[in-house]
Amino acid sequence: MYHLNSFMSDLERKNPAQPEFIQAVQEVIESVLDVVNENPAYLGTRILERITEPDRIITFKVEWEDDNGGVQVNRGYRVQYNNALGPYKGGLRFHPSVTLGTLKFLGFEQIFKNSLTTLPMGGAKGGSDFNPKGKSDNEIMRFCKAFMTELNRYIGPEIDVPAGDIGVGAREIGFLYGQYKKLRIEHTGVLTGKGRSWGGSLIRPEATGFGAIYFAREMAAHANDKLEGKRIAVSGFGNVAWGVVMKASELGAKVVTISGPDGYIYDEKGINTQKKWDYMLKLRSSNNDVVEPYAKEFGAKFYPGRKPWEVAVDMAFPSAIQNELNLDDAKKLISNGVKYIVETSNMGCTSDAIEYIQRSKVPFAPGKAVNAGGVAVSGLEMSQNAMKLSWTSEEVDEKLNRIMTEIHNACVKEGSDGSRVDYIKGANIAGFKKVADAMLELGY
Ligand code: 2IT
Repeated sequence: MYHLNSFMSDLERKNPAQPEFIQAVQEVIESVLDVVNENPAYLGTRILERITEPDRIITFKVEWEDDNGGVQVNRGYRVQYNNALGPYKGGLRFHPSVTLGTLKFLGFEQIFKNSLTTLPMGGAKGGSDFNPKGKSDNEIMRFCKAFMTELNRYIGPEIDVPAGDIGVGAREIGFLYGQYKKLRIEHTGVLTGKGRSWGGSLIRPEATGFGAIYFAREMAAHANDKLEGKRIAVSGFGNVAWGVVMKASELGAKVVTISGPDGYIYDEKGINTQKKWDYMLKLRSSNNDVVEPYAKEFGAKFYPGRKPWEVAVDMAFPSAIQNELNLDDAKKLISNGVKYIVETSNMGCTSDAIEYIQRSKVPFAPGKAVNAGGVAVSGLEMSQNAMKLSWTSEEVDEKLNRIMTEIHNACVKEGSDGSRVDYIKGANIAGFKKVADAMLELGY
């Protein structure tokens, strides 16, 4: 028998000073504990110890030259967590907050997320403490090339397929792929999120946000409600937030906020025109990490140093970074009548916020289900690369829509008690069972 407290205290002893990793594991273990304890095949094979230990962790030094001719040193990582279902797969994050503990939490989450997509992908994550803020294009390029000079030894289209995450978009994937191609002399599907003319998939940039909205549409439908007409708060202003605002508008909902490290924008009229969406991309590509200029450009309000969760809305989509929505934020949203909280960032809510939301009975869906559309379309990019052909936007979007609906149904199947759906439990159990069963079939 596994006991939550003793398992978690062993894990903490083995992984000191990695609070995000402990938080991510605890959430999964709480969900799957009964399933594991009731299954002798899981119990007899130490499945929880095996699934929480990464297959391997690679760390490397990244040396690069800044525009003043100075030498800069960063740390690079790749956590190859679990490849029971397919090649290691997961994004690269370039952000000053990145530590090994961050990437272990993200890699662990990725295992179950990728399992939920129904596509053959294992779980991994990587990145660096490199801070893109304020860097020139040339500095970004030199950093990416130095990073790939090390990373290329450990990846390959059948081994490990990285992609983007915070701080790694189309431009960075281009520089990384360019260096891989120089070093290995092969044009292959080793990264996803590639440019359209050199192997990328249509809809990959939009996929995470589109998928989150498809998932929210299913949540609303399951509650005999509809997405249409809903007022939505979104945090962040990157790739994910961009996809969310576009698909929300298309399906008749209205997004009224976006945010950055500098504060949030409240746009009463809705962030619902091509000009506004293009402007979000422009803000992102400036490398300054601020949203304030949007207010002037479109006559919206800017609230410096604050988060969008104080605005009265029907749906909230945290779409920036882990633990961005805390207990106080959850209380504000709920007292203002929020009807759904759709976690779109990875582990976007703190544990006490989630506990409060669950007790309040406001439907809450976890990031690993909601944001799985991103990696799902990465999986579709891998298929297209392997077949050496490319699907139309409609074909990819249709597959994404179907996958998100299936993920929602899997959450309901494993998480419903007949009256209420516990999406956390549903997502964790559905994701876990497939990986655990594959691990048993593969032996150790
Ligand atoms: O968190 C994520 O799922 C991603 N950053 C995307 C990973 C991928 O391989 O497309």
